[in-house]
Amino acid sequence: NPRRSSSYYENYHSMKEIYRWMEEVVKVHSDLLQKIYIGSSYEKRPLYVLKAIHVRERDPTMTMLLEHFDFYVMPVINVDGYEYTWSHPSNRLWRKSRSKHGNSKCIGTDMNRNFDAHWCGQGASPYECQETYCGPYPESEPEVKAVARFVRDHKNTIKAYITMHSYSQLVLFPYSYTMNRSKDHDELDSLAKKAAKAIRRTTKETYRPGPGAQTIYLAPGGSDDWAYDLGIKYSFTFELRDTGTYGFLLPSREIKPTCLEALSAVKEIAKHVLQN
Ligand code: ING
Ligand code: ZN
Repeated sequence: NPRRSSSYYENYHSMKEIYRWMEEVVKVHSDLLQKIYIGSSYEKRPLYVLKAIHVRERDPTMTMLLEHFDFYVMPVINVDGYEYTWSHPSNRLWRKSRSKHGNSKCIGTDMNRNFDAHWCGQGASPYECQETYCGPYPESEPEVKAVARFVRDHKNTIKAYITMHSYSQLVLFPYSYTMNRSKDHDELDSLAKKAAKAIRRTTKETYRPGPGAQTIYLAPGGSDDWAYDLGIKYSFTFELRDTGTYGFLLPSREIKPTCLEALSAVKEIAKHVLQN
């Protein structure tokens, strides 16, 4: 299943394979792609962001969008946690980072509770052994710090921020840390609806739009709320497939359609940003 074959994108890959893929894809498309080192993980693995710049694409919408925007993509933020799910298959559903804090016997911080947005309020846990442990302080996790620093350093040029999670088929927007509406609620709500419609046109799947706290649960310290409060108005969390049949263990045959529908939603958001 070599990196050039389309079936490469219909399978899950280890961290090692993903690193090799990043290396190769920037080599093969050096005119279009750059690999940016943004820091290292707790276990000292490198953290990379890929930058896609203008170039002629086969897809005319993508060509048009790339004439106006650069796209930054970070394939994996939780590199240590992801590696751990492969090296310890009995922990296939490991969520948190792999950092140790204080003298707790428990490992890991929930990176999506570790951003500086109502950090460790209701919906996060101060206890190291919980799945939603917020860490000892905001950005305590080197991976979170690296992403936050990268976004802060580019905040004047970043027009939109999208973070991909699973599962539940949702297009979420701020806030998740409070039940209150954000000041851009109406615009974000209509844009999330447009994104969900684009998904439906693409694969006929249903994604539900809504503000995080109202739609799923109160969750402080998330990256989309943090990016929004930093001034990046178009800030979203996609909860990808499915709605519970397989849950986090999505069959690999669903990877490709999931990517296609998510891409259609990204394009819808980018088109809106261009018009506004
Ligand atoms: N879901 C997110 C979580 O961290 C979320 C939901 C979205 C929280 C936006 C906060 C902000 O719980 C998953 N699957 O991780
Ligand atoms: Zn998640």
